[in-house]
Amino acid sequence: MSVIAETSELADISEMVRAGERLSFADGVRLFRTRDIHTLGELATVARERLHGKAAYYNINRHINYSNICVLRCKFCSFYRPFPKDAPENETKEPRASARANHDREQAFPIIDESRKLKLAAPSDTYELSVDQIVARAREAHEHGATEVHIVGGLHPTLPFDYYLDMCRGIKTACPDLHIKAFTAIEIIHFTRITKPRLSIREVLEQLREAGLDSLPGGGAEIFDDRVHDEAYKNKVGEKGWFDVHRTAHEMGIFSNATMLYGHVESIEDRVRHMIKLREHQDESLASRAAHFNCVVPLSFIPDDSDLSHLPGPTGLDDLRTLALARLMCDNIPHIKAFWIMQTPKLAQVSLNWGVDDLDGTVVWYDITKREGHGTHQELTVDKIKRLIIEAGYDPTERDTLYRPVQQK
Ligand code: V47
Repeated sequence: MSVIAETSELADISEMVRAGERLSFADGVRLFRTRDIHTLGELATVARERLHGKAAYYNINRHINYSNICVLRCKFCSFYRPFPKDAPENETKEPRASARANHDREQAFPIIDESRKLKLAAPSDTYELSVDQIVARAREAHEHGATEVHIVGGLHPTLPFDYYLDMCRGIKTACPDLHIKAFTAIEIIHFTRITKPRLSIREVLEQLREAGLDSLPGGGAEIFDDRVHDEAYKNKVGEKGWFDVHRTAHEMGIFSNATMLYGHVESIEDRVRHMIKLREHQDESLASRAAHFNCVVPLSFIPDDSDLSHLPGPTGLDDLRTLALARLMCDNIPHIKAFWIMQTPKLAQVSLNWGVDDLDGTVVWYDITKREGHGTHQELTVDKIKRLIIEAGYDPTERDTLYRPVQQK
């Protein structure tokens, strides 16, 4: 035990962490509120290095956000747009497009083939990508070394379930070895509602898997608390629905991730409870199901342009405390990811010494939040990711979605 920890107000918790013992809710709250931030960081590093040594993971991936049209009105979200009233229904082959986002994309990324050129329609900034456009992006990503596409979008009121199946089939036909991590639990429940007759969660997942889906991302969890739910994302599927989807996925052998959106209207206690709920679910999955959570992704709230834009959002120290706490509380979930789009590359780098072992990946395009740069081009090259990791004292380790090492040819 280090001298710092012995004299710290955290001496008892320090002993527990070093002995690999499980922390309680009260321990979590104390850790979060401690003024002894160096011990907090050190303890998170102990837990992180026990699991992963000096490895720090990243992947070459591409995020694809297929549409910003959404039936929900979550207050934290600046991405969604209402369905345009004059829109023709089920126009999936040549969909409307966001003039600004796609113009920026075409300008910044000239290697796109012709099929990616979008028809610009009404002066609205809603967009839907066609299946062909999505497949073209996936193919292009694969040609540039990507091993994963991460696909999510708004809850679209008129796109049929076949659109999502065709998207998966199209990508697998074009790039059979590209891993498809797609659709948050909220989208999966939306699919159960748009199918006629209604499909169950299991049936939706079976059909998607048959079409090529490989795993589920962790989005849509927000904060598992009724007060926070009603205040910030009232009409969204809540805790029960989110866990139903992940439980079913794990029973079926489909791996998934888990997020926590922090820094808005929740309390510190809410964050700790959220982490404990993830830990409890993981205990059950590890004991009795064919798959489990691979990582926890704490997402730092970006207030800009949302209905909660009057809130300040988390500070850097709040980000570090939360990431460290995720490592210490979620002791049975192998990886903690700092998604650099939300935490910024600089803070994500620092967080490698605060419990984090994964930085997500190259990303390239990201529409849901726009903290880095203008428009939606948000990319870290592999060289930049490696530099961040090496400077932090860790070994850059390229991984696939399931955290197996990747050797680029
Ligand atoms: O579900 C929305 C969040 C999520 C904002 O599984 C916001 O590996 C911050 O889930 N500020 C989508 N966050 C992103 C997501 C994700 C990202 C990276 C990796 C993985 C993974 C998952 O983004 C949404 C919502 O919780 N979000 N708006 C915002 N203003």
